[in-house]
Amino acid sequence: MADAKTAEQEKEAVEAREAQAAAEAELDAFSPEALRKLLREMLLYRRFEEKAEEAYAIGKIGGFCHLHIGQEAVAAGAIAPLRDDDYVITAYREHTQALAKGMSPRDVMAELYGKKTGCSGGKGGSMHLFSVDRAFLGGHGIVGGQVPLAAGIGWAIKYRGEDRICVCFMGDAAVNQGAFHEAMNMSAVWELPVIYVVENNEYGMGTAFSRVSATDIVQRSCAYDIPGSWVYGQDVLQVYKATESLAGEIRDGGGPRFLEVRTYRFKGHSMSDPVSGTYRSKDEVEEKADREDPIKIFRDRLFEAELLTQEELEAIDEEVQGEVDDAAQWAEEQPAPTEEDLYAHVYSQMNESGRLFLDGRERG
Ligand SMILES: Cc1ncc(C[n+]2csc(CCOP(=O)(O)OP(=O)(O)O)c2C)c(N)n1
Ligand SMILES: [Mg+2]
Repeated sequence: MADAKTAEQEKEAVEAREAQAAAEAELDAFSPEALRKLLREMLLYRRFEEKAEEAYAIGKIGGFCHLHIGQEAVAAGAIAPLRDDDYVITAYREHTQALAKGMSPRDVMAELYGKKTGCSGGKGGSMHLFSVDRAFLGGHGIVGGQVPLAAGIGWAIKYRGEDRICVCFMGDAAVNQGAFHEAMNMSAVWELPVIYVVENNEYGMGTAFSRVSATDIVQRSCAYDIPGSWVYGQDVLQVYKATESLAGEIRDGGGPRFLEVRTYRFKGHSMSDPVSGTYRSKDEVEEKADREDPIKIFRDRLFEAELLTQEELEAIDEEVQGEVDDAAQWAEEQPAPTEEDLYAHVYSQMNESGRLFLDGRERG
């Protein structure tokens, strides 16, 4: 009996050593600077959204506002391996993806405040962030609406003979939209350079995904013969590695790819909704936030590997908090759009050479 127990303990010890070695090898694939940069990114997103939450509560931000708190590793992990000129398009829970794509906290915060100098001129708000310079094409409020647009972006990339790719984020609810299926089909037929990333946070507003689907999300790609995989979305390195390898496959001419990222939202659906309710319990949310916070998971991993000290963490946090405070202060001081701005960018028109332009500003 004693021998059996010893053998069992020995087996567990071997497994633990192997897991430890695998975890260390995974970290070794990144420079310490790259790892700290990923942590810094996620902290920036968290502090930015906490600030937005605060500003919303006192009426400085109006309209809809959906926080990504709890899902930061998806934005950080999926966007960091991309090139600057790769496109990102997404739904309405998109503050973090915009920041990940290199849009400045000032530009994004001013947009949330509805100010003229915001990234969409103050007329888009939280759900409609946009930056041509950063190849960030929104910010879309219609569930699944961005999916066929992503197929169009992929088609344009191919038509121009570029080696860029497009990453299209969507929520779990989007995979039940007809437009999703049409876009998947055409993307496969035309071999479009798009990674479709489904952020499965388990709920579409108050509806659990398990109540509205007979299959796992990742299986949806099989019908269109698009290679599909899934990763644990609270581990930023898993998301990073998956996206990096899919991006490489696409640039090698592989056609579209599909990635389900399993994650969880720690806040209510939008700022107007309670954190929990009849669709999920307070205990469920608290347990997830306690045990599966992507920032805590990554921070602890870096502590354990002695790649980060408490002092370094505090310094990073202070720096990003400063950036966020500056963005809010700046947004506050910016002018509101003018009355004329109301009529700008509403209709596109033709100029004398028959080219489309917007309100006198010709587009390249
Ligand atoms: C076509 C359409 N139907 C319904 C809505 C209302 N609506 C807004 S968000 C949402 C849930 C979407 O959930 P999911 O795609 O999982 O994204 P998450 O909010 O979890 O990020 C719904 C039904 C909408 N915006 N568009
Ligand atoms: Mg969802």
